[in-house]
Amino acid sequence: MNQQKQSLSFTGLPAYKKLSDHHKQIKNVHMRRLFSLDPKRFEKFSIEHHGLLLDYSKNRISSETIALLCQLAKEAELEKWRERMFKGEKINNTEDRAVLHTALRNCSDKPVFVDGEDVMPKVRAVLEKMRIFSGELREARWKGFTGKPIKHVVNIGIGGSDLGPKMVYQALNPYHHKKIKLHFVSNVDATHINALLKKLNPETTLFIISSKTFTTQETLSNAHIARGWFLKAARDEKHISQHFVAVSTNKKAVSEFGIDTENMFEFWDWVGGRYSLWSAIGLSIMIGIGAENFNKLLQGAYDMDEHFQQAPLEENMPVILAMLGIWYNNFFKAESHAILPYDHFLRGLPMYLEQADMESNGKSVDRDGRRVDYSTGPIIWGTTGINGQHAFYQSLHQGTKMIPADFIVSIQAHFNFQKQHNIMFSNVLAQTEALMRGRTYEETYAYLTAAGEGPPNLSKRIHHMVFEGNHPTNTILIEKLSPRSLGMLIALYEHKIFVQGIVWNLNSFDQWGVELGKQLAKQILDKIYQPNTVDSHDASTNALINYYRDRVRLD
Ligand code: G6Q
Repeated sequence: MNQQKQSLSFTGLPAYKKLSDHHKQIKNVHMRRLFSLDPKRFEKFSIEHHGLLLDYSKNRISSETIALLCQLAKEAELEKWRERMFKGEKINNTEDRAVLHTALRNCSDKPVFVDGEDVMPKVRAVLEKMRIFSGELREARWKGFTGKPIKHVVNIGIGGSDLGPKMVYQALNPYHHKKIKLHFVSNVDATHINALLKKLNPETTLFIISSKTFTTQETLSNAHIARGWFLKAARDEKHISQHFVAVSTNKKAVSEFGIDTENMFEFWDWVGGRYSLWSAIGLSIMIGIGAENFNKLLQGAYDMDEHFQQAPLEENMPVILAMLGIWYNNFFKAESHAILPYDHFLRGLPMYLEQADMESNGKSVDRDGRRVDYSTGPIIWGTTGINGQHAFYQSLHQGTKMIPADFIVSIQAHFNFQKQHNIMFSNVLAQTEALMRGRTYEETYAYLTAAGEGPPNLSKRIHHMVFEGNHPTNTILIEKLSPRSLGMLIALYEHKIFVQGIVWNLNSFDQWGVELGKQLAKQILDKIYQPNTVDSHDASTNALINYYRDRVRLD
């Protein structure tokens, strides 16, 4: 019955029509005007939760916009779907799975049931196993085959089994263990792993093979290279147990690879790859920052889970971020969304969110399998903001496309470079202000004449130097980038993605496009090795396979 109701199309919801009408009224209103009309705009359009501040006042919205967007979320039955997710119902309908990354960071004593079983005891048991193992490594009690402590840990994984741990490890640089260095290998291009192995010593290196399915070609192929490299030095397979551990849901494949399942850290099919950093997939993070800090990361995410479940929609950070995204995507027809962290340690965040968002909501059929007639997940992209300023920001300021953007920065710097930090912080505010205000013809004229420009330069340049402004941005201020605040930030985006998926009526938790890539590559690989000329594909693919085969040694 509920399923039936949920299948009401996004564009058929009553609030959608109201928002379309409202959009006609507001689309030409400049934010300068909105700010001059309402000096309390910041108070009205900002939310603070546990030291995380979202200022969304520099958006093309009024109170009516927010009320209508929240109405849209309600009509899409967001609250009910949210409850269904947290309760462990199988909302991933195409894979018949629950979606419970939130159980992995459930810091309360409440049970979470899947198929009638409380999953919390096994979640805690794996966390405990991770704590013991990472403690042994960090305290140099876990020795390599020649009795030396481990100094380098290499996580071999790809996609969800790589991007999250890598991003978090980078982000929490000040919390790193002083003597153990983490490395992340994902690319099947052997130059990636070979370049790293050249720098490592097998006696002091441990590999974590991270793969939910333990069938992913790239990961297994890199794992075999690592195994060969290790055995060349160790000369006896019995030493593998001291240098290889696995993180997976697939015990059988782990043991077939030759890793003792005693050295396997388990997780479950209700943890999606791109939502898995909170699970045993985060083992590399825990080794890098310690169990206590890992728990703070979980605690931060839990804080955001609580906020997401309890705050009214109008004051709910993930809901507001999500609905603003929908406002631009579906009413202003924006095609992309930029993620701009002003923080070197957060440099992996844009790439991490590319996957989290685009793999979740880059879908063109709704959850009932009907083709959608509206735009869904935007293109997510970005880089560290300060570098972007010297590169693509030109297009943000004066291009023809609307590119809403999130500016993310911490208040407290980690190291004692306060002056540098002040420069960075001013850049964030200068950019968001300029994107909002722009510079009018009159202001540009005054600026040029003050700089001593007269005709002909003035008339030649002035039109090029006018900035229309009215470009929407969110500013996210983090008190200090710590395990807890990072946990909150990541969970904020996870829930934003969830909300958008619900409103667009998508299943955000399958990834058939990724699965297709995995199958196709295996088929083409077989063709590369077949003895005859390949003619079973299209003319282009046939020719390219044959061209390649003619030029490489295949033995
Ligand atoms: C994530 C995706 C995908 C996945 C990788 C690795 O949600 O499903 O990115 O994480 O393809 O898969 P394995 O962990 O199974 O190796």
